Amino acid sequence: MHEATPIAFITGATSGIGQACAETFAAAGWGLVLTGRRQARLDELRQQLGDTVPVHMAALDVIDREAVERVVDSLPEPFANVRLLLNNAGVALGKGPAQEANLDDWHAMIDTNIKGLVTVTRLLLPRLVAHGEGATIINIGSIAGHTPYPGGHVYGASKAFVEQFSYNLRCDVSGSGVRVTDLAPGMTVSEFTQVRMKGDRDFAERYYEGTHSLQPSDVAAQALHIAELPPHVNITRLEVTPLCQQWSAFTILRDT
Ligand code: NDP
Ligand code: 8X3
Repeated sequence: MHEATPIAFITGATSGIGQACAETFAAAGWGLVLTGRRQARLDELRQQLGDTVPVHMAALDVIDREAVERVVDSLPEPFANVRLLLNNAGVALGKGPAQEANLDDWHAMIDTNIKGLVTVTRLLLPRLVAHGEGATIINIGSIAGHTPYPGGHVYGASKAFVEQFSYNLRCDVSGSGVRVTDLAPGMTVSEFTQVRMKGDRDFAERYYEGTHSLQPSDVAAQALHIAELPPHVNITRLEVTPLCQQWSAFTILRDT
């Protein structure tokens, strides 16, 4: 018999999609383990959520393997019985051409989007497998994992990793009851672009100007849908974009 209040463990809950997921899952009656590096943001979120559902906060950098181990090993009841892992923490850094990119930015994206994600996953997997039926891992990928664009380089590649890792993970947990989904959003208004452009708020505002982009809550609604599907249903990949975002044709370079 499973717990009355399902527990979701969310990385990067201090902003954007992760924060919207915290709000959406709380409204649906889920208990929450909320993590992110910014303690002040976690404190604000705790105030905002009040005591309607059980909430456990932990300031956590997913790059720090020992810190992830400490947080996972010290989860108090009822938070130890994790039903959903939402691997959301992620960054894009820089949008210039690869040949001008900062190598530290590339390493930081790999450390966060790939190594951080696999660390949290590996350390929580035994709990998800122990939970069994209904347990879910949602990895936040991106349309950038499928569709290359100038300046996407390591960010897009890291999200391609997220997609393929999700599929391979699903093979390994087969028979355990654990479901795995690559939830791949397109353009979503958050702090994402400001972080990518190293705090350039004007660039970020111009980027979203005149668009009807996804809101973080649009993505959170998809995450809740995935998590609350009947336990025999696994969405392998769900790509969601705003209507205003389209593919474009191949660029052809001509001699003249
Ligand atoms: P935000 O910048 O608003 O949020 C990113 C979150 O990740 C923050 O909560 C941040 O918290 C957390 N984070 C970053 N680095 C770390 C780290 N090392 N350890 C722990 N937490 C970390 O962006 P979004 O909400 O848009 O991004 C969320 C996810 O969605 C990312 O994986 C992103 O790649 C993906 N995505 C975003 C899209 C978009 O257009 N916005 C589209 C497709 C995918 P803190 O700084 O407090 O640690
Ligand atoms: C973020 C979407 O298109 O800005 O993952 O790279 S995009």
